[in-house]
Amino acid sequence: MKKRVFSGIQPTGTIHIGNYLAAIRRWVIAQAEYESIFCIVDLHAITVPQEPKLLKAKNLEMAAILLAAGIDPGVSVIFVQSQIGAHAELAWILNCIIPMGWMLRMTQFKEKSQRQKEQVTTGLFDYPALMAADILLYRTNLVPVGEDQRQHVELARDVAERFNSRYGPTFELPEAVIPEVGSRIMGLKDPTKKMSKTGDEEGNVLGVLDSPDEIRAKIMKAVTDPLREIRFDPDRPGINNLLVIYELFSGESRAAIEQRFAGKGYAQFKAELAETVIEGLRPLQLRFRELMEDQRYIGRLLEEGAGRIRPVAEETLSTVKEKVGLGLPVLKGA
Ligand code: AQP
Repeated sequence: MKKRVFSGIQPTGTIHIGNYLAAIRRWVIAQAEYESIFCIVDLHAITVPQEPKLLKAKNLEMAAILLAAGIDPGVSVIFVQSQIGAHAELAWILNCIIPMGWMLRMTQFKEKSQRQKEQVTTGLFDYPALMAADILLYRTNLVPVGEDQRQHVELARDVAERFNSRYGPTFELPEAVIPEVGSRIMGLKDPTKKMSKTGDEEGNVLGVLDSPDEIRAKIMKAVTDPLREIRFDPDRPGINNLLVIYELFSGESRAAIEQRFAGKGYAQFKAELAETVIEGLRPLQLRFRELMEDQRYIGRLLEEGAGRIRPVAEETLSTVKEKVGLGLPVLKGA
């Protein structure tokens, strides 16, 4: 039996190269080896305010980006989370076995709630429970994500263990798969913080759909340091981040990259990096534009994806409900 991969992405903000390098591009590779399910998590997106029409449009755009990047709907399943009601239902049941203490430890909530202050919703706090439901519904083995999601996948695993020990074997225990390089692409303007889809200042985020001119301008203005030496060094977050991006787009070894740019200036390195990123994203951007010409086709693929995978989700949910004792007992009488 092939192992099963599940991962999700929020249809919000600017889909950036961090999302692409740590998640989407690795999903494309994973689908050759594993049974793969990829989900556009719009229920997660509404944990912060969203403009309704824009959210629907973003679901479509996100699907087109995944397809353009190489997710093959003939091999993998791709669907929108809100198309399958079992996600929200299982999340509620899991809420009732997750200790508050586990949720209070989640660092992403702490960070996001500090930023959003009075806008913080119960949904944002509960985000990890919904993510656990997403993963556990499909008896997932592997969850390819960036570093920022490691703690959430670990929570999903803890929830599965707790449920299994209380109600008997039910869920697979999922494992996060995090790349050694590029698991945390940093902002271009503030390389001490991860590049994020939402709430980032202009120029900090390199979008996968950015035009060549935008890519050049953003990279040329990226923060570096006064040292002028082009070398991988985690203690120099600006240049290190740009070098990691170069490494991932070029496929060259670190030694070859350092040799290539030895004695050269930041401006030359940045110019070459920009062209490498532009070339790396070109096929995706071309295919994206073609796909967006036929939005009905994308809609059909998402419906088909949801239709293929819904029975798996419903079967898991019904097993869980049975174990927890929800619904009616076996009834006597005519
Ligand atoms: N900077 C990053 N570097 C590497 N991987 C990243 N991921 C996110 N940011 C980076 C990974 O991308 C996948 C989808 O994550 P998401 O939909 O939660 O995207 P986001 O960029 O984190 O968007 P947010 O939550 O809208 O941004 P903020 O944090 O500003 O609120 C995941 O696998 C994630 O690990």
